[in-house]
Amino acid sequence: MEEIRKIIHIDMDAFYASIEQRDNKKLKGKPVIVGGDPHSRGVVATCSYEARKYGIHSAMPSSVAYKRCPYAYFIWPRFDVYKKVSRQIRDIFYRYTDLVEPISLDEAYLDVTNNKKGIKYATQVAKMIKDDILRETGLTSSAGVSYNKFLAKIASDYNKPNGLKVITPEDKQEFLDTLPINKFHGIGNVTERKLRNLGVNNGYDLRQLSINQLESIFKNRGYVFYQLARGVDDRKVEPYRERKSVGSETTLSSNLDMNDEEVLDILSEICEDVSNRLKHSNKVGKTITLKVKYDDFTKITRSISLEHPIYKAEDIRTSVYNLVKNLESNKGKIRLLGVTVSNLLENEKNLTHITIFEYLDYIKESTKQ
Ligand code: TTP
Ligand code: MG
Repeated sequence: MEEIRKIIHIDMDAFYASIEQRDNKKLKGKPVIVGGDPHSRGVVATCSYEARKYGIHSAMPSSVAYKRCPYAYFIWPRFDVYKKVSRQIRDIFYRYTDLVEPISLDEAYLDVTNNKKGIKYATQVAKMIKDDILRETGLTSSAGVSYNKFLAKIASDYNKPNGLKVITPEDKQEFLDTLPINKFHGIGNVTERKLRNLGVNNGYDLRQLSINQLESIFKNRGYVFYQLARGVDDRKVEPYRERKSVGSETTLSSNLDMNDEEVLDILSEICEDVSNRLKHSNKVGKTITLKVKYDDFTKITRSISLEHPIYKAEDIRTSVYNLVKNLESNKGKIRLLGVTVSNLLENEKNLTHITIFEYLDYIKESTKQ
């Protein structure tokens, strides 16, 4: 039998905002919003937990945040400082294991099954890392400990801030059963809507669907959802490589035709995933690449280079759909779809300027629910 892995997911609390509070005593215990100017169409990058009480959150226009809490402190981001702290916490991780997979400046997965200090309990490793981070950076973090990445990530989110949550194989099912459906990895807006229409609102509901039902609705991904509802996730912790691109791909377990409606749905969710990763690593990119593998194992990639860099799901999707339109449709059945954004640049602009159209889109989106 395969050894049960010990995975930790670490995520800093209100990362940019906590750094600002640390560096300016006046801001301690106060609502702090890091991002763009509320008077010139900026958006919120993040905010302190004191500000979250007013319903303020990441990606909200700063002008809306201002209406909710006019007394909040609005702070311009200082990326150099955030990057420096990010390197500090990464160095701490490497003391315990080389199997570190950074997801963004403030978030990483660690495989501590065979850690450098020979510590038996992953919970103890997580506690030591949290203590090191606090001592050396003055910041709190939240850790999730479990036997795979999916559960470790959910656990770190569970009792933020300054949380430490363990999900063991024994208590995973109870935990997952009460988990809202949108917290499951890979369930984006499109899938969430489909599931909710079927009356599936949490992990328990999801677990009532048979593998056949799931596969008939979601094709290939049905199997993944089936596994996640049961706490199964075999993805490895992939150690860091310098990012030249940000991408995401999905292998289809049942092959599809390019004309199947499902293809656009899957691509749409891949674009959402890529966009989230870009946002988290604070990058924008100019080149969008679509990858398609066919059932005869031939592979094609098609790229488009834009004049202006993008990071939003809908912009990536527009480019990808254009690439799809130009594909020959008779190449055979598809077994894998992927989207990559490359030619990356720092995204400093989006924090301070959004266009009036983006603002209107945001209002439309946020009133939909
Ligand atoms: P998160 O870890 O998502 O948020 P957080 O650390 O501020 O708060 P939490 O306690 O909930 O983890 O993102 C990390 C940093 O990435 C965040 O401090 C700012 C940046 N960020 C953006 O600039 N834009 C965004 O839309 C998001 C989600 C994050
Ligand atoms: Mg965080």
